[in-house]
Amino acid sequence: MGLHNTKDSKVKQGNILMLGLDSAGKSTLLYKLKYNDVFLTIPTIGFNVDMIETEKDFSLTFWDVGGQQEMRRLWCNFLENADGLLYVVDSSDKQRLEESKKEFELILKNEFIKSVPVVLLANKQDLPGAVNAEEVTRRFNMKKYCSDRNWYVQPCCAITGEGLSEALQRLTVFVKNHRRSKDTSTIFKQNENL
Ligand SMILES: Nc1nc2c(ncn2[C@@H]2O[C@H](COP(=O)(O)OP(=O)(O)OP(=O)(O)O)[C@@H](O)[C@H]2O)c(=O)[nH]1
Ligand SMILES: [Mg+2]
Repeated sequence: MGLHNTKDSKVKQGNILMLGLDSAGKSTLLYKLKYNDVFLTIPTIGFNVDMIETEKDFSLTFWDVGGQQEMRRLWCNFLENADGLLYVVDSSDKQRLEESKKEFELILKNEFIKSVPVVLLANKQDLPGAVNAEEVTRRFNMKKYCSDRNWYVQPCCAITGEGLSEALQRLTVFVKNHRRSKDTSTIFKQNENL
């Protein structure tokens, strides 16, 4: 019976948690994705939420949570329902790359987000001196810290939109795979309880 259920219930939606230090460009890029336009942003207090159809019959809901110091304490409240993590880095802010990496590591340790796929955005590639995606991959120790999940590092610019559609495609594939394996394991668990 369980197997028939998986066939019928095609995954139609997923939740993406957007995190990263303040001023990384999370809200700018969410507006760019949603409206293909650049808006003047103010630091996010609390969170924004927006839904984007990334494929026919499939949409992602983006939870854009503020990244200021006081806001980071709230991050853990959003982890439980995440099907994917979109972590945004200001690649031009070399002084805070280490701080951003520390926050990233902390999140990955959380039990709720275990095996949840990660797309890391090396944002603000338009700015002079921005660290490239390979360098961000190395500095964030991605191969080591994300060895237990799907991950990808995408260079981008939230102002021009460069790299954003690639990131969306990647997220869609990752989330679909993750949801499928999650649903399957739930059915197995249910059957075990019969
Ligand atoms: N040059 C450049 N500036 C960017 C880019 N992305 C965002 N910005 C600018 O960076 C500033 C901060 O952007 P936000 O989108 O508000 O940052 P945020 O991550 O939402 O910040 P919090 O809400 O405080 O967590 C704004 O002035 C944006 O215009 C980019 O790719 N290139
Ligand atoms: Mg914001």
